Amino acid sequence: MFDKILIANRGEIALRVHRACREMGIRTVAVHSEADANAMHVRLADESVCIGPPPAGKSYLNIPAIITAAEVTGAQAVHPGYGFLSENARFAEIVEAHGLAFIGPTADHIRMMGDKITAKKAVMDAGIPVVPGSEGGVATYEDAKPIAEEIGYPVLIKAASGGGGRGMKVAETADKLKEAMQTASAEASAAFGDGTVYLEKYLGQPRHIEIQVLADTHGNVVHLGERDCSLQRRHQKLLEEAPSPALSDAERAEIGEVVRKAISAIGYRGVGTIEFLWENGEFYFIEMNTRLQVEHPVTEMITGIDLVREQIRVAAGLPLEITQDDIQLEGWAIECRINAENPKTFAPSPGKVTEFHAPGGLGVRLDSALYAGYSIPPYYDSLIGKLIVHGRTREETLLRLRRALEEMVVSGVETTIPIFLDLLEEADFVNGDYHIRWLEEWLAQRNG
Ligand code: MV4
Repeated sequence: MFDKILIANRGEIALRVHRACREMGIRTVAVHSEADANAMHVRLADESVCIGPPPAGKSYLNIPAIITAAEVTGAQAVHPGYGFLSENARFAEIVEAHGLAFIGPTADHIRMMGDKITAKKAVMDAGIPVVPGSEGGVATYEDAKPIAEEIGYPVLIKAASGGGGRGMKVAETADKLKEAMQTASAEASAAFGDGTVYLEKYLGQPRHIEIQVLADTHGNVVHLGERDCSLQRRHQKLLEEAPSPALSDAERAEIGEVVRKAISAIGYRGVGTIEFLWENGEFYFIEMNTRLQVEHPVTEMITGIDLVREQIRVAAGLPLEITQDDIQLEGWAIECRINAENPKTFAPSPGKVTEFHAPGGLGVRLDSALYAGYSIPPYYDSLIGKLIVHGRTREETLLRLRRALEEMVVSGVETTIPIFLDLLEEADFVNGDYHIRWLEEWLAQRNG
């Protein structure tokens, strides 16, 4: 096992990784920008290294500075967290070329899943159901037209290098196809330097359901059930829950087994998430994430498995201690992403936190690097904490969520806490009756 790990991230996820390391007897090296010298992840780590000025491009994305920090501190492994360099195949390669372990999948698997076309082909060949569409990229309108006719309109044009909703265009009818392709391709070229696009049948009101997997380097793979992440605004998730209110135990077991076999066939290692759209009882693969995700705690709460500990263990070459039969899903968990943002406009609200009180009690977890007196810098994303509640049933979890939200105090900056209190009053949410468009429709109504 490693005895020192460098955590190449900041905020709550840097702290989350530190906590797992501490419990495993592993020392931690924090890296930080000049803006984060007083951050909690720096204070708690055994050692820290300043890696550059405030903008992420000069610090948290500064590969030479991070590698140097690992070398001078004698770290043996690098945990990338989420965001920043976590899905950068080149970074994974550079880490390993310096004799360090990358706590994540191989660079080849990151690259395979980073290209949405190669990802779709790989999982389809491994038996995962995908959205009907083109087999690979479509270069011209002439190539696309017969494919669109066959799958039926509306169709969605997606960028091969996209993800997170960037570079997507809907074509409602045949006469819109040419222009939609040109716009999507031009946007993709500008954003990713790759104008390759592909076609899919457009699904109107699906749910976003993702399956968590965990794989070691000895051929063992388990799935840890699903998370329902349908409640999103502009491709930013606000609330996630596990299990999904939409799935039966039989549906869960069936898709879980399909995914488990596929991930084994692909030879994947580490944690990963297979994202699906789910409509009318059918799963359609859209993307695979090759990192630990923001919403991983809801899975931890219902399985009792520490996903960061498992990531570290498999990166050190250890075999999984559990098999699929050992995994029991217990109760219900909901996560609210608490951002320092105006709750109506979502405008960022950085600044000094004058008061802070964390909610607690049975079944309440707060993953946050916040403290009273901390100044939230304006340079990074506005997530200041994740409130995760766990209960025996969804009803109990919703009651506990309200109670915990009411207990939480953050003064000095605006937060998204009021949104969740309002959401708990909404019948569709309480009934679990929502899809990927629901939240934006609800917010539009609410804000008049
Ligand atoms: C789709 C889709 C409808 N049909 N694909 C958005 C980001 C990227 N991960 C894939 N996305 C979508 N792909 C087909 N064939 C709708 C979306 C989508 C979406 C997906 C998940 C969660 C929220 C979303 C919000 C808008 C669009």
